[in-house]
Amino acid sequence: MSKTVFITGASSGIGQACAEKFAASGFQLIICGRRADRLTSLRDQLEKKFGTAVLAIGLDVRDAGAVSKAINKLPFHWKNIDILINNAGLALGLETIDEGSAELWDQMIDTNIKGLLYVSRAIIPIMKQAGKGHIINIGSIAGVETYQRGNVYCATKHAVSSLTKGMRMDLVQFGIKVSQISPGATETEFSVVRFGGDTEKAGNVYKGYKPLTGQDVAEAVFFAASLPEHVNVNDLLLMPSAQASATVFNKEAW
Ligand code: NDP
Ligand code: 8X3
Repeated sequence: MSKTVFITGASSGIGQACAEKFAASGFQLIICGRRADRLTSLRDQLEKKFGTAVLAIGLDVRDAGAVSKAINKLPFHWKNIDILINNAGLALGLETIDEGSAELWDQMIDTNIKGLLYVSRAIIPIMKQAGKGHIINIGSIAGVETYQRGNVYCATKHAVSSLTKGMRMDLVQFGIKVSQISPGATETEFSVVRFGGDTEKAGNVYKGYKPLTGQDVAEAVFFAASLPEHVNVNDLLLMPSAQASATVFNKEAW
């Protein structure tokens, strides 16, 4: 029987690339995100291309009730979730701390921290019962270093890093592995979202060097997921070769 991977935020970027990678490798997938239309077309495409089963769920991870309902009502043959990829997340704005909007702070905190908690809380009992499982959290270089104007987004990714460690300590006795994959600059819809749909501003973030792609990150996630049962990636920081830190780039490199 194929293994099941549950991916949050699969309608774009890193999550979508993970869906493609795991589908190509014979996993059955549960994919979720708010844009249900994108998920259903991804489902159709992956089922056709790889002959794998895909369940698409329109879900806002900020809604604790909707998260637990969606997971509780999974049909029997979808219940055995082997791998959870906590990927849904976003940055909104680059304002200094005195000028930031409370509404945008709430959205980042509710998605990147609380959403990850709600989904994990709903899926962990399934893994505990199975006596195995693997949770892979998508962190960031922003969870390792704080950069100017990154304030709240960086804080949420530091929280993901801390939660990864805490989850690992709480779950080790149940045979559940917990990993964090922390990418540097990755060209997805991330910056378009951060800049409120301004594609020109977003494009400038990736000019003059070769950023990671969603596929690059999906390779690292798949590597972590493919190791033998007794081996765990605790934390993997994956950077473009032209990026030395959160803010130091070689923009003449490519
Ligand atoms: P994208 O904007 O391309 O993808 C973000 C995904 O998150 C989308 O599928 C989006 O789906 C989903 N999402 C956002 N909010 C919610 C929500 N409330 N409920 C459910 N799903 C949600 O960006 P990336 O692929 O780059 O981002 C994926 C993860 O990678 C994030 O956690 C991000 O912080 C992290 N990351 C990104 C880096 C980068 O440089 N791009 C580097 C390091 C980490 P929908 O809008 O349909 O809900
Ligand atoms: C996304 C990468 O450097 O914009 O986490 O924070 S960065």
